[in-house]
Amino acid sequence: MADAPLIGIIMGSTSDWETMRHAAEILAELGVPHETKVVSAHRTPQRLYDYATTAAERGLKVIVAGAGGAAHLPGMAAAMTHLPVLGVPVESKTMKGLDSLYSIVQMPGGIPVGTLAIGKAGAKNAGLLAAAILATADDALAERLKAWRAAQTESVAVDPA
Ligand code: RP5
Repeated sequence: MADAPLIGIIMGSTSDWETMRHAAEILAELGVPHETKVVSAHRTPQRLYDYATTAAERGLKVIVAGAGGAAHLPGMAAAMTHLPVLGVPVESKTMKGLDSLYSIVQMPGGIPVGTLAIGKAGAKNAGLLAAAILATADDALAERLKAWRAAQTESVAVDPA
């Protein structure tokens, strides 16, 4: 049986997968059990309620939530769980993700969402940050994360061309 997921990656639409898959890929590289689900704050509110209110008891430790436009998903998830929620603003067609960013980042005091960059970099970093949070209580994962970072450093060319 596969290990129970520790990170939940949720997104507002299947159209967000092209962005959010970068969070999933980094967690797979680091060997972190995770799950991926489409959960829309607007189109499937009951699914969001069920997901967020049962996340902790199902064993999840961190939620990564990506959405675009009027991106209420990370904030609404954070409102219904004490787990850390990392928000990824998905790039929108009309406003290039600025609408998503502002929707996610401007939480009222009391319900935090750790907001990442717009798009692919934000999704990748959300995966890395979720892994880093887990690594504070998992020495083997901390070693894998350090090795991943060292390999990245090693791969950076000195010559630009
Ligand atoms: C949001 O609306 C989703 O997170 C997505 O980024 C955006 C557009 O969704 P689709 O119309 O492509 O399903 O809820």
